[in-house]
Amino acid sequence: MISTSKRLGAVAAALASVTALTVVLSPAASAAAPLRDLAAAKGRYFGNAMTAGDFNDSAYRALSAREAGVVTPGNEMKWDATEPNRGSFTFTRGDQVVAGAVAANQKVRGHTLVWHSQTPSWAQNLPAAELRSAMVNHINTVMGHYKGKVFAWDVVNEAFAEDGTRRQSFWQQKLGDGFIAEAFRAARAADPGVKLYYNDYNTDGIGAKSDGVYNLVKAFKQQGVPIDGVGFQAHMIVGQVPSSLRQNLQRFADLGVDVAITELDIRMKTPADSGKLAQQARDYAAVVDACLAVARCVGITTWGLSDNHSWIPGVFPGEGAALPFDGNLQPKPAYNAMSTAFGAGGPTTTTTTTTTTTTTTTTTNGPLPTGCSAAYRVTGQWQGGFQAEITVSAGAAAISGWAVSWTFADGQAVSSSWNAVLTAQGPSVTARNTSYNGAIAAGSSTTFGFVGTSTGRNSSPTLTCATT
Ligand code: G2I
Repeated sequence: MISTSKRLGAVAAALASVTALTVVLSPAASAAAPLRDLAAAKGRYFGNAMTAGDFNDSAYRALSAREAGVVTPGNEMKWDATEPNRGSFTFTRGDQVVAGAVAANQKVRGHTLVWHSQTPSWAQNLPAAELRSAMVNHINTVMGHYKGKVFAWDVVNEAFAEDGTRRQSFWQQKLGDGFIAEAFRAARAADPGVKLYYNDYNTDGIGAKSDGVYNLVKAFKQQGVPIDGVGFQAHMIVGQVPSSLRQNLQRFADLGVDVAITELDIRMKTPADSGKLAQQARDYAAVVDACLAVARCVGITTWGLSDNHSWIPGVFPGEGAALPFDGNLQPKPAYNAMSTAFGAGGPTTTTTTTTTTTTTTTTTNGPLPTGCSAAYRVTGQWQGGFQAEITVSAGAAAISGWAVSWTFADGQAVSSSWNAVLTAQGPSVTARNTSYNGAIAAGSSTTFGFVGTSTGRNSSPTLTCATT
């Protein structure tokens, strides 16, 4: 029997000998800009939860690198992961998530410091006074370790019951109502530079539970308890996005806090069919629309990115298919709907330009050349892969189409791209404009990008730009 690696080797050798082979990358992958870019153009972020193990799945990792500008560790910064025994801290897995995110040019949301779940029994069994000091010590140590590495923390998670009263957790029972404010005060002192969030589920629409959280945030603002944001987990069911979502986000924002969708997924009874997927697409678009309609809604994170990286099937038997990509990492209607919603709706970030004087610069070196030029930049790099962006600029005259070519020197290959149509012949790649970005005004530029594979060295190729 021939081993898989030998067979792949034989295929690779056969492919290498076909010199004229042209690999046309799938148009689906090259048509639209990644959600991280579309969201950023609206002053928002798009993120997804990643576990340390997720970074070992190279295709999934590349998908997250392409689509997400923010990563939330799924489990690795929780109490059971960071302080499994009293006073003994381990940051290995959390650090792996941070390193993976940094390599892909992604920011990190810290999750979570004080929660009734995934907290070791040694902490749960402490008497009140010791629990209080253990909480402060945990906050100080974990936030101290991740200072400068995360931009926000879910300081307290899921402290409310469905009826809007406090959840009767061990925190509540031992420390009383004040524990949330104590946690936020300790968090502000531990790292004054990070955004502090309260995070919960089933608080997305207006109702008893979100009223409870609303009253807490309002009281915090009146009493000067530090809080910067409220996270709405948004674990939803197809066809049941609360109609008051936007209004709810807005009323919190009006209290003077940022709001964020922190753990979005929209589950259905499996198997999926086209009707359910179409409804799910409308639901995802509704969440994006709501966030874009609220100026202080800073971003959207999905809990996983593809249906094979989701907590839903394990916890809700018979349900799943809750994320924007399917189990083969192919975009679902929900992905396309989010892409359209981010691209089309809501207020754009506005730049105010004040012109007071007009300066005329006379160049002595002659006019800018016509034609186009291109610049290459690696924006993220990890074991086995990387992401790059190429900026195409027009010279002294407008252009109506362009083609950028290069040859990889170190065996790199493109696996998916955006804002350009790429063809590869062995190590040589040509990227042509799409229907929407061929025209570039004189002196202006446009950007396209790709995710690629690499082994070892990853030198930047020399680019040739031609007008077409
Ligand atoms: O439950 C879904 C989410 C609800 N909001 C807070 C989030 O932190 C929470 O995330 C999930 C993780 O995605 C799961 O991966 O939290 C669960 C625990 O409440 C996580 O599940 C746990 C399993 O239950 C454990 O058996 C397992 O050891 O993950 C652990 C680590 O893999």
